[in-house]
Amino acid sequence: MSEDTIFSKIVRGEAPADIVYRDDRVTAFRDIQPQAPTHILIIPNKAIPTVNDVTTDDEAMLGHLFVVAAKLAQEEGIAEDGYRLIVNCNHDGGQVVFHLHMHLLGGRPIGRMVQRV
Ligand code: DGP
Repeated sequence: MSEDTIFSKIVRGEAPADIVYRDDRVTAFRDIQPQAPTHILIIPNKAIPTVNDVTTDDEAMLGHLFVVAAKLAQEEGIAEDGYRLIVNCNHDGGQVVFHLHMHLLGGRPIGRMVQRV
């Protein structure tokens, strides 16, 4: 069984969040440390720790994350100028919360795809 995270608590309504969308498969809420004028996290309601843990059973739900991202980008008024969707995985990917999530970032030029360090 996967570890319970703050995101699972948000899905269950046990922790506060600025929720912008919710249905039976996904929940979307504003990131607590926004990196851009629009920074929304879109997460499965089901607790999947990382991309490494997805299965073929998750394919429809994972596609739905993109549908919700596109809908929210329209609602945020960033669809035409553009935005970035990010899914981090594990340490080298910069993942901090181990409940799979998609970042929707926009409202300013986001810059290079990845930073060279
Ligand atoms: P990642 O590095 O991909 O695991 O991103 C985790 C993001 O989650 C990070 O941008 C900050 C955000 N975050 C962490 N804890 C909370 C929280 O309790 N509420 C909200 N809204 N966002 C959180």
